[in-house]
Amino acid sequence: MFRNKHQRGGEAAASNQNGVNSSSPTSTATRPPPPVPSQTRISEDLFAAFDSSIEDSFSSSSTTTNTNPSPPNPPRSYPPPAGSDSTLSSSALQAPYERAADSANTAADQIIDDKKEAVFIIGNYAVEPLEMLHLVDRWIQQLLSEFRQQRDIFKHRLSDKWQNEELSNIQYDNNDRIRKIYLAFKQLQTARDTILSREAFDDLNNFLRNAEELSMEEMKEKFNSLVSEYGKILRCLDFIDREVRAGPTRSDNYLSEIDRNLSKLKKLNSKMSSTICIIGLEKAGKSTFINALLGYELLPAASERCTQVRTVLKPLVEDGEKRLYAKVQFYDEQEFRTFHEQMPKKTDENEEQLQTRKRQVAEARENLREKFPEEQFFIQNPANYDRERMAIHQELHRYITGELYVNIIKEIAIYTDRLPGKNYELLDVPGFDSPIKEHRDAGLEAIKNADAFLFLTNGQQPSLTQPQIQLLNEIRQNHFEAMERAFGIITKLDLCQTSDTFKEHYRNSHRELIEKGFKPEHIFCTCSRLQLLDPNCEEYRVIEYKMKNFGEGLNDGFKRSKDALNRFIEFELPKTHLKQLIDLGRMHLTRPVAERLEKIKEKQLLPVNLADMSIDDYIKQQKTESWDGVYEKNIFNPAFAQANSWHTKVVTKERAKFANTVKQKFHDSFIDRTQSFLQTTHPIEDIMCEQFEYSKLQLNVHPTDNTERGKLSVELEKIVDDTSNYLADYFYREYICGFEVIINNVCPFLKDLFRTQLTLDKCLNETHALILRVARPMIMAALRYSYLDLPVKRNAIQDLIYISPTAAANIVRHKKDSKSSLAVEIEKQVKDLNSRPDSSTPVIQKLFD
Ligand SMILES: Nc1nc2c(ncn2[C@@H]2O[C@H](COP(=O)(O)OP(=O)(O)OP(=O)(O)O)[C@@H](O)[C@H]2O)c(=O)[nH]1
Ligand SMILES: [Mg+2]
Repeated sequence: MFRNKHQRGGEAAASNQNGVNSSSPTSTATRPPPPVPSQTRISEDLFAAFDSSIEDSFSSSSTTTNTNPSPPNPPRSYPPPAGSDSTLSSSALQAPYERAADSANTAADQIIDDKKEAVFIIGNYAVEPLEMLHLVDRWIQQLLSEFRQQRDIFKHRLSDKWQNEELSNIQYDNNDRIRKIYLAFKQLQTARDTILSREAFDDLNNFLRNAEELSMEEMKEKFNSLVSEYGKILRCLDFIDREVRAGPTRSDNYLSEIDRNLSKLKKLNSKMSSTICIIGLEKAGKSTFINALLGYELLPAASERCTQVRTVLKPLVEDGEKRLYAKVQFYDEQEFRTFHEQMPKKTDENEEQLQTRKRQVAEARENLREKFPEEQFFIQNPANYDRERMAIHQELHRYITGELYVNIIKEIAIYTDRLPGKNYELLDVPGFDSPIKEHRDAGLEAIKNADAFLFLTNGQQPSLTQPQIQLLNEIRQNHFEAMERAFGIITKLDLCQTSDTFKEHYRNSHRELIEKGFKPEHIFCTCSRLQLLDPNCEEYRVIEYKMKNFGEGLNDGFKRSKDALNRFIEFELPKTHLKQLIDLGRMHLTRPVAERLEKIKEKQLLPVNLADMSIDDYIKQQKTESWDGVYEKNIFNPAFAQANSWHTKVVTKERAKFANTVKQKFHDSFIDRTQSFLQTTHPIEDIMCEQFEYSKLQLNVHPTDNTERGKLSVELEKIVDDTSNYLADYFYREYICGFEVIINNVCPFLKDLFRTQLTLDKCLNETHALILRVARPMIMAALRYSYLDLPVKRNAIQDLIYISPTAAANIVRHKKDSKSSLAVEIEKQVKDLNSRPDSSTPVIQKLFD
């Protein structure tokens, strides 16, 4: 019954009010929904909507409650309440009831308007961004000071990492350097006392003297280990020189010279095959000697000048089905052009003849062009082996003896299975007294690179000729160790007619060879021609006779020279390598090692107290001593500086951004949370009916209105609490956690090095206190008290002016052109401040000017 009655009353009130003031709907049923808050920025529409609705409600309420005691609406007729227990007649109840119902509905509308206004002013002004900035600023300062206070704790926690060299962005250079110098020093000291000591060299030399062919493996081992030790010493010397920086270039050159020799020896010792070079004057019998070694006439040997092209005999290599027999390598275009342009004139040649010869050479090359870059000869059909071999011989002889080919063919390589010894090749070069300059140069070059050389001298000649002496001198000057690998071969002594002439020539040649540095055990008198002759021929018999009768030297000279050569390659040569290595160490390493050890002391490259402790202990001690400085310089100061500058950035450089963000975040979040708060209605009339029953409805609405507003204030304060927590949570994450991340990123060695004592709870409380200090008076002034209770409301407004004058001024400023009664009331009270002056009055009045 009451519900029906009330509903009808509500509808009637709504229709009447609509008739009177269309812009001020007072019924909750027809009231437009509250404006939807913008999520991203404070909407202009929102201001507009609030402006009009608050204006309207203030003017309507003030009319209703204050200025006009009679209801503004035309009289409404209310049907008598059905089923009422009242003893009064319905007409007697009608008028007071109508007044009470109107007043209740107006109060309900007023609550809705006040809610909107309260939400608007809290959303916009409850958060003072600069206050928030000060709050955050204070927090960051607290963090900075915590970080500073914990400086020593962090240092302590990181010191182990420092000792273990785990601080990845710090350089440990100094210790590394000392460690390296120390290691080099120790290594040099050990080398000086062991492998570079006099005893060690004596031992090695003894070993060499007594070494048997069986000790070849041991010799190889000694060689290799010595090479690697010398290499290490060289690296230490070089390192020390660089550290001392004393090294004038001379010392560098000196070391690199040793290094070069070392690599040369290493290369020589690891060579798979050795090269034996046969040198001597023209017609000394070089090619004949080689043929004798092979046991048949492979190379051309003749009484006139014969070998023109460098020829090398190599062990046979099987190449699939084909037996590779010979390879002729031609000079390339560039090489040929150089030779051809510089072709020297022969002693008996005029310019014209030279030009003709040059032309002939060019033509000969042109004819061979299709065979470039090399021509190969091999047995194509093994069934015709002998015939094909003869043909190849002829062809090769043509090349070897053809003077035209000197500048065309670089080398002729002949592969044969008749080489007498293992792993060596024989090199036949033209006589070095040849009028062709290229021949002389080739001779010298060949000796330089050969493992051994056989110097053939014609024993028939009375003494060594000038070119022979010059060549030998040159060899000895350029290669001090060359005579170790030189063999002297005296040839053609079988041509002597008598035993006496033989003996005389032999003695002379032998003496001259000894004088030139040949070792006596490396000198032989040979008759290689005999090896190639048919034992039935006359010449063989004559030579054999002479050999038997002329003396021991000649008899088995060739065989002995061949055996000596084999032995030299297999056994003596590795020995000479080791010998040279030993000499290199003794003559070139001992002194520099002693010098560098002195230098380390003299320049104090190593600390004195290193003598009393191990390098590890020393470095540990060093590190402990340097840790304070390192920590300050590399860890604490950079971390602090970075945190500090971040702080400055937040509170100074990005102050405006901070203010906008904070304001926007609070506004959006608060408006979001108040949606359902704004949508609820307040049926004061119904509440009064339920509480006091119809008959007593003529009572004042004011107590019910106040109770309702009380509940709403509590509800709104709760929403402010929630929003404040949301904002505080944002501050915590952004600034407190952000600070920790910055610090811990600067010291990535311990990810959780810094943890602040400023808790989320503390942040929540402090933010909350600041926001509520402003928001609570706002709720009181705007929503808590009805305009029916004007004195109390005025007190609340005055509190707002005193507690949050800026917010009050803002409300007035936004309402400047409107008749908002809250704004009007605030302004009025600000004017009244004059009557009761206190210290804050002038400040407040200034704000409102
Ligand atoms: N009786 C005798 N004749 C020899 C001996 N060695 C070489 N001949 C001869 O001396 C001549 C020249 O010998 P080669 O072997 O061609 O001399 P070469 O040193 O190679 O000469 P080039 O290549 O022109 O420098 C040939 O006729 C050989 O037969 C020897 O020991 N006794
Ligand atoms: Mg020859």
